[in-house]
Formats: sequence, C-alpha cells, structure tokens
Amino acid sequence: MSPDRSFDVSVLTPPGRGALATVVAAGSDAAAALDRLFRSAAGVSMANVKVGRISYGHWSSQQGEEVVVCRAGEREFDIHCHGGTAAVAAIVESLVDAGGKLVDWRAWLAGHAPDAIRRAALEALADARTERAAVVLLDQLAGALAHELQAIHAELARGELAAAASALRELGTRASVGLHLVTPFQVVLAGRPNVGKSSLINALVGYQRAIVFSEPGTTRDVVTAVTAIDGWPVELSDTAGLRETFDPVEEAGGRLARERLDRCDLVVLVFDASEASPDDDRRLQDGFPEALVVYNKCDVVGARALADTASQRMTSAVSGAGIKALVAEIGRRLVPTPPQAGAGVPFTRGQVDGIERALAAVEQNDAVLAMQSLETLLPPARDR
Ligand SMILES: Nc1nc2c(ncn2[C@@H]2O[C@H](COP(=O)(O)OP(=O)(O)OP(=O)(O)O)[C@@H](O)[C@H]2O)c(=O)[nH]1
Ligand SMILES: [Mg+2]
Repeated sequence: MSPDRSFDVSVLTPPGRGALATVVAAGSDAAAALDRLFRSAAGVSMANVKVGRISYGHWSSQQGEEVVVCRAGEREFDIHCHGGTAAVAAIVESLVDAGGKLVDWRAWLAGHAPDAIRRAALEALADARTERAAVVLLDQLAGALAHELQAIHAELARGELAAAASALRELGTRASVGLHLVTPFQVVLAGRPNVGKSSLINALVGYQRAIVFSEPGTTRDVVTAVTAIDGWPVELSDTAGLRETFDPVEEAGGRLARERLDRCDLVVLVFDASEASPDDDRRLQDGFPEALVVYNKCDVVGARALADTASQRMTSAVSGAGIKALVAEIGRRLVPTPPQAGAGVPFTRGQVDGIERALAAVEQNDAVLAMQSLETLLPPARDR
C-alpha cells in the first residue's frame, strides 16, 4: 500500500461488459471509508464484520446500486457491484474522493499476492487464452510448481544430487508448454507458391482467414490466425510462397516468410501432391529438416499417393481429408508429453532460467548454488 494514503483502491475484474465487478479497498482507513459510503442493510459497521463474512446493502453515492461487501482480510474489503463501466466508475470515484489511491490491478497484485509464483500465476491467468492453459495455471496457483521446487530444494539439502538433477530436468521438459500458456506457439505454413498454404490455414481454423486464388504468388504479407490445437494456444502464420521472383512485393513477402520461419516453434512444409517437383521439394525439405511435411491436394485425380506417417501427412484443403490428423500431429509436435494434472509447470522466463541455473549448478556438484537458485523462485523460508 502507498505510504501517503490511508487505503488503496483497485478494480479486480476486467474492463468491459459483465454481470458483476469487484472493486477492492484495502488499508488502515478502508473500514472507516466504507462506513461513510456503504449502507449495510443490517446496519452494521464494517469494523465489526468478521473476516470472511459478507454484508449486503446500498452504495450511498449511487441511488439504487446494491452491492455485497466481503471483508476479505483484516484491512481488506471486496465490493461486489454491477458489472459494466458506470457502477464501477462511480464506486471507484467515491472511494478515491474518500481518500483512497487508485492502483492498477497488476500493481495491486504485486503488493498483495502471497508470493512471486502465485502473483505470476494470477497475472498469467488474466491473459490465458484457452481453458487448458488456465487449468495448468490454476495448478500453479494452487502450489504445484512451488511444491516440486521445495521437494527438490529438500533433496539438495540432503545431498541427493542425482535425484534433484533428474527432477530439475523433468521440470525443464515442461518449460516449453509453460511458456506458451499465454504466448501462443508459433506454427508457420511454408512452401512453394500455389501449393495450397492459404487453403490449408483456412481449413485448419475453420473460416476464410486468408485469400485463396488459382494464381501463384497470391499471399504477400504474413497472415496470422490464433486458434487452439488440442487446447494449447497456437498462432498459425500463412506466408508467401517461396520461390525466386523478380516481383519486388513478392520478394519482400518471401523475406518476411523466412524471418517467421527462423523464429517459429514448428514449420509445416506444404507440397503439392498433384504436381511432381521432387528436386524443389527435396531442396526445401533439406532447408527445414525438422519440419512436418504435408502433401496437399491429395483429392486431385492422379495425385501422388504417399504413405501417411507422423512426419508426412496427406491432406486435401478442398475435401477436408487428412485435416483432423494434421491438427492432431501439430498438437503432438508442439506438446509431445502434456503435463499431468497437478504437475508443476514453470511458466515464466524467470522461473525457467532459475531452474536451468539450478540444474547447471547441480551438474557442477554445487548443491549450495543450486539451492540459492531455487530460493530466488520460492517464497521466503518463513512462508513456506
Ligand atoms: N484440388 C485442390 N485444390 C486445392 C487444394 N488446396 C488448394 N487448392 C487450390 O490451389 C490454388 C492455390 O491455393 P492457395 O491456397 O491460394 O495456395 P497458396 O499456397 O496459398 O498460394 P500462394 O499464396 O500463391 O503461395 C487455389 O486454386 C486453390 O483452390 C486442395 O487440397 N485440392
Ligand atoms: Mg497463399
């Protein structure tokens, strides 16, 4: 809480439409301010409400605004009012007029979340893009990562370095999914012009995101669409066809495509099954040995009939054949081993770096340094 004011005010629910909103008032003078602004139906003073109990009543500055106030802590009150903007704005304004200091919710969290991991989990939850991502973050809010880190810390204290190293490595394997709970995985569709990249991205997201045309060189800019694959957030990028060209715009598109390809999590290389161009295909494949290869237009009469394997899929963006299997394969490539329910998952760069530093120290037989690295992530010993 800011030292120069008697209490802080923050809006805990996101802006925009909603049935309910929550405004928090916390600090030594919060109860007194609420007694001036809130008319409890039971006529009780907020100073006499037990922690954890609620009071129903009216907000005095807002004719007819019914609110429920919960005493969330000794000096902390949650005011549950109508959602939208007007009721929230009026309640915040009256609290500020009564001496409160309005603070942004992230700043509020920084001052009030019990520890760094839970604060980061709450922040990430506000930006979680899918239910599956939120479930993993809720596990971390409930202490999954903190418990695993504490267990490793205890192993180090007992000198069980091999067990600690293996547990740190296991946590490290979950970093990739953890870092993509808020920031989507980047999947880029690339290939020669006219093979059906834009048609495929449309088939993958289920609507007409990108322009499809029978002439090669249609897509110039990078066209993106955010979707969920197997419950994980994924940004698909459709790119300009890769070929030698004298058209400066198409050339610029090719450059943008290559930039995307350099920093993505998965390349999906699209080839045309109805056209034989094995030399070009091989050259592209050599450039992206890790890519998932897709032979599209398998519906065309006389198209190559190739084996459908984990590294090579047959699709038709027109008939939809193979699209489901392609989606499943992309999901498997991005998250080969999804974390079990309740597993600790590092989900910020700082957590992943701390775990990597601890592992490097253990590998140098330096248990003390490894423990110090973990302590930077854990709550202070007295709160554990
Ligand atoms: N028969 C058939 N035609 C397809 C399929 N996928 C795409 N096409 C057609 O192929 C042509 C090119 O499709 P696009 O999706 O624009 O291809 P692209 O790879 O994005 O092309 P550029 O943007 O020029 O690089 C269009 O006429 C599509 O209708 C498919 O699976 N089967
Ligand atoms: Mg295209």
